[in-house]
Amino acid sequence: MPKLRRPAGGPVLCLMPEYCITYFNARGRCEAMRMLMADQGVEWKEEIVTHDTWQKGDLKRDAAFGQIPKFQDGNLTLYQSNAILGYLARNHENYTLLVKNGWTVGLYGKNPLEATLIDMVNDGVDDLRGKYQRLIYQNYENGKDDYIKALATELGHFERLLASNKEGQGFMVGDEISFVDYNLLDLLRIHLVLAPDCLSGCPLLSAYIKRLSSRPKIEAFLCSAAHKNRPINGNGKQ
Ligand code: GTS
Repeated sequence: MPKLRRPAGGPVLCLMPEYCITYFNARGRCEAMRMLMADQGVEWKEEIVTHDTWQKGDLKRDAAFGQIPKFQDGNLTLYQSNAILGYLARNHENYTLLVKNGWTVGLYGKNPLEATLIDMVNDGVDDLRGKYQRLIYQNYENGKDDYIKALATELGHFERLLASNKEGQGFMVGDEISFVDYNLLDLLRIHLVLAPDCLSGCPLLSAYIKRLSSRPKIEAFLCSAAHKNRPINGNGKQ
């Protein structure tokens, strides 16, 4: 049964979620949702899937598309990392604004236009994440140099998009953080590990990473042993 909780400083009672991530021992496609939950002050459980467990085939057979992450909220089971991010975004409101201004602002924009722009940027994040995953899992040794050469163009798209919202001083879309900010933050951080100079031509994105990473709950998450000890990718390449 979900438990009732009262968000810190807020008058609103809501259900304490019972979240659980089932995934390999990697940041992979789950670190953005972990960052979102940490920043929103929500707890979750982790079920780590070992190679041997995966090879048994039960989890794969039960998965909607034969792959993980799997995400559970009580009796609800979801697959597809972007759908999970969207679910969390709709579930978690910005309580500070809710309490201050009396209206609800979620992590999915404050109107349909913002929600569409968030989807657009998130599709771009997913496109680059797909290329990154193919490099890491299929072509690391032969493809790394060309991949890094193409990064200035790839990351330039995000630099321009950020510049187009509040002159790049805030978030990717609108006035408040949204789920795509967590997804992009994770994508940028893993690229800085792959190619430490990759943001040298992107001053706004560099400041954006610092700004988001210094939000107290994100900072605590990034400093946690759970995050630091979790490999970026399942095959040890980064
Ligand atoms: N579109 C899916 C999502 O975003 O959740 C892709 C999920 C996916 O590719 N999962 C991989 C998997 O289950 C693991 S990882 O790429 O996220 O590391 N691989 C095992 C398999 O048998 O396909």
